[in-house]
Amino acid sequence: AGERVRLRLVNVCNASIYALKLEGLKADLITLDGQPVAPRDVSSEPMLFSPAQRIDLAVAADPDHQGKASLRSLRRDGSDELAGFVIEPSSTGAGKNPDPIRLPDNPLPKTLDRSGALNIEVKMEGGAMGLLRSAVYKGRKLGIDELIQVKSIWALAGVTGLPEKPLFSARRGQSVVLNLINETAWPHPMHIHGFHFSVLERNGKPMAGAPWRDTELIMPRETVLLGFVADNPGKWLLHCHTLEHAAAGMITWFEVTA
Ligand SMILES: [Cu+2]
Repeated sequence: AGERVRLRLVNVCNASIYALKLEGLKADLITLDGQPVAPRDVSSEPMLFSPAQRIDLAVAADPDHQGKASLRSLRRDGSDELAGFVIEPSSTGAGKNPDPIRLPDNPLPKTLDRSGALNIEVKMEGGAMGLLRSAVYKGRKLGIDELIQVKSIWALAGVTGLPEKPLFSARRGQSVVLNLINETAWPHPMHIHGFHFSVLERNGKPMAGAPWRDTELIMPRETVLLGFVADNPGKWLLHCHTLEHAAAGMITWFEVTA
């Protein structure tokens, strides 16, 4: 009791999306995907947590709570315990309300300069109950029946599987805005390598000061605008982090030239 613990949660599942809830703990959210955020009390709100996402929490025992504390996964009709914590009674500092922990920011821009930005539309298609009729697979356009035969049924920007040519090529330092349009009936945790992005718009609604992340859960029929500065030269993957989806085509790459 009275002590604070930094709890790092890493979703290493290949497909499970959780709604996390704490019981018996006071918690501040302090980082998302490794980037510090302004601390926010998340003790009583469920946190959506997709594959590849990371959450750091500063947790302390809730002084009003007796006995064991836990991290739980909410279901429609209850919850499951993912981890249990034993709170030991202590005379020092018990019941204190310490200042929130504010980690220093990493050197990322406060806002994204969108003048001269490269705007890339990425239609996400495929899967059961999807509308995918055809996609380019290994350089050839295949119909849905052929795509099912080669087990490549998810597409990004009309292409299924890693293409030979990059989705786009950006100059080092250029701003990039990805317009991800989920035309599937499934949620997709979209993940990029090499960068952190900020959500600029969600379903046409501007999001001011959204946190820097590298994995964003995009729900069915959602349209999400992600922005980042291409300051890291190289060849980088952009893919769904539901690994079955990535293995069945929902993966592409882009390059940043020096
Ligand atoms: Cu997916």
